[in-house]
Amino acid sequence: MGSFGNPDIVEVDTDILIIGGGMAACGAAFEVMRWKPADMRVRLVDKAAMERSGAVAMGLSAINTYLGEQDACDYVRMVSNDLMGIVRDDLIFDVGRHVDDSVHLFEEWGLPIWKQPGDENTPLKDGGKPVRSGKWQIMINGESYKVLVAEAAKKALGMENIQERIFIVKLLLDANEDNRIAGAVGFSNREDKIYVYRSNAILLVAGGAVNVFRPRSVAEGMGRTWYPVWNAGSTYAMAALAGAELTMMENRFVPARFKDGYGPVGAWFLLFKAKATNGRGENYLETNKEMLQQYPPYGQAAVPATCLRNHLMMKEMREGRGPILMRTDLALQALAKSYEDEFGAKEAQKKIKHLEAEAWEDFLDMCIGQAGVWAGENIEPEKRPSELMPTEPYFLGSHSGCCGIWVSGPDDIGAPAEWHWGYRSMTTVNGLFTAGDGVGASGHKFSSGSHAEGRIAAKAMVKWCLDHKDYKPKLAQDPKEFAEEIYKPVRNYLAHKDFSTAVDVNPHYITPRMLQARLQKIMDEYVAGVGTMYVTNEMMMTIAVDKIQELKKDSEKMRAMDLHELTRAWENYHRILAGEAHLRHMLFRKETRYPGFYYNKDYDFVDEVNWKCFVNSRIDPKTGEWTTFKRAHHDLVPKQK
Ligand code: SFD
Ligand code: AMP
Repeated sequence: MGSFGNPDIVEVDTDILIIGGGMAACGAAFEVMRWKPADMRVRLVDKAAMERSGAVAMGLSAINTYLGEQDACDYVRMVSNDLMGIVRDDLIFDVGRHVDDSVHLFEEWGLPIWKQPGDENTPLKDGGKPVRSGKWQIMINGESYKVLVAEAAKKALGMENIQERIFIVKLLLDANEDNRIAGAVGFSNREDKIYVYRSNAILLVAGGAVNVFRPRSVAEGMGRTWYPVWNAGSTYAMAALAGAELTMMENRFVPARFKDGYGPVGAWFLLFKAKATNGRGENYLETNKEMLQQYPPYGQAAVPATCLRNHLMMKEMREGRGPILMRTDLALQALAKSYEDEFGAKEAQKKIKHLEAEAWEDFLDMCIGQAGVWAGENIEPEKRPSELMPTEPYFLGSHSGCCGIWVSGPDDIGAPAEWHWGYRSMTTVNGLFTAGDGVGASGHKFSSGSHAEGRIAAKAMVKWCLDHKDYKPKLAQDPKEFAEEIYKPVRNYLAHKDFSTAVDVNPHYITPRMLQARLQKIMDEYVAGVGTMYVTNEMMMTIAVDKIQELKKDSEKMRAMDLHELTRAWENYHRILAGEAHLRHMLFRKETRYPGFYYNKDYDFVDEVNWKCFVNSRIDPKTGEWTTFKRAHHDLVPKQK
């Protein structure tokens, strides 16, 4: 039996290892069983409990990607425009042509999808028409969305092949073969056990990165963020350290959200047709419209890019015309009026009550904290508007952002050769695959697209394993060395805990919480966080690079008083790496490609001539040296229809 400080070491051999238990992982777990031969072993490892882990933990109110009768090329056009033109059309198209099948499965597994009157009992796959909130989004009763998706994955894979509450710390390369994945190592956050996995193929789908930047909610509100707090950049950090090429890590997502509760805005803008105004009641999208002229074509599409919508909003805030208000009151009143006109006063009353219930349910289904803010502040959305606020930055590749790992795309749609090198969804490290938030340069997949992408990757991994049947992973290190490395924060604590009488004050160690605050302060103040209203420049970022190097040295001294704190410590190691990748990419890109997400004031313009290209980077796993470079961009789908 292991004890705190002396963990047991458990070695596991498998053919396919899935790291993560979120949407992409669940998609992979389901799909892999449809293709693999009976003797191919699959293991899924999640740091949390799959039923409520990852971004969909609280549930969702909409599925943001469902094509229905629409053209996958139009979907590519929308995504490309929203991400300012620098995306991989091949990856987006592939998600577009597969995503609906995942949504049909969700419905089959019991997810209630809103339907048009008369179509309530007709499944989507049989032609039932969904209630669309927007062109690509459909409404659901989604409080139990993740529970259903996880249940299907568990049932497919079998609980004997799933381990929950194990945090994967790093990927392991093969000792004999260059640039070849061989395994991964992690620890249980419930028992004193280290796990060493040897695997032929690995799917790394541990989500995006939250809490790298100082969040707006600190102290009493700490723990509130929009994206899930427990996704700590493990995907980007572990892939980078294994030598995988990253792409577009300079991209970030700064969503406009309901202030303090981080409630999403999509349903309000799209379904309830609400408008946002400045504090004087002016619609800034109208009054600041001319600012978009500077960013053709991204500013002039039917729906201007998300960052540009932020850009127009931020001008109001900077110039003192805040707060920004979501006019929930006007939207609900307008809908009530239209009901009265159409159905008469009595019937309208019932419909209005239902509408108000839906307004609350939108948050109760996916962002309960926002309903808490409304209740706590006595906000009746039908009577009073709510403040909107741009949040702290997040790194993600599946929502309205596109940072991530460079992967091999489909080979049947005429993409340039350097975009596909054999196995779909494989990174530049042989045998290492990713999906969802892990895939860079292709955003707007959301929950459904991430699930679909996990399925696409799973199929390719089976092929990889069949083609590399005779491979035997060989690890370079003795498993005991991993135990030492992983438990270092525990050793720091045990060796020095009696040096002072206050457990958090000690010259020999730093708590993970304090170290996290230091990372967040650097990122906030120098790398365009909320503290500088998303503004930075080369000198500020150069200072940040130095500060991050010092922080890395000090991070060796993190302590862990228990297994939960050990998890916090390792999350920090991953966050630092993810933050550093972001910073290095931002420094490299000499333009401001995403105004409204961040501004590099030394180059405060979009430069279509020199920077309409991918920025990629790679760490050499042997030397630790980081290189950043350009890769050519191509439009496969003509952007002007
Ligand atoms: O309203 C380790 N998302 C929305 N998608 C939609 O389709 N509709 C919406 O309505 C959406 N909105 C929304 C969304 C997310 C959030 C948080 C809110 C609102 C409040 C986005 C999707 O949820 C998102 O695109 C997908 O979930 C991404 O899928 P994936 O698989 O890439 O990530 P994940 O689901 O977060 O899962 C990550 C998993 O990794 C685990 N993990 N396991 C082992 N070791 C480690 N080191 C690990 N680190 C992490 C996690 O536990 C998890 O299982 S709205 O805003 O637009
Ligand atoms: P959000 O709630 O902001 O995460 O957005 C949910 C979905 O609605 C995503 O597909 C967004 O791209 C989209 N969306 C949000 N706000 C708007 C808007 N003002 N106009 C068009 N689409 C939007």
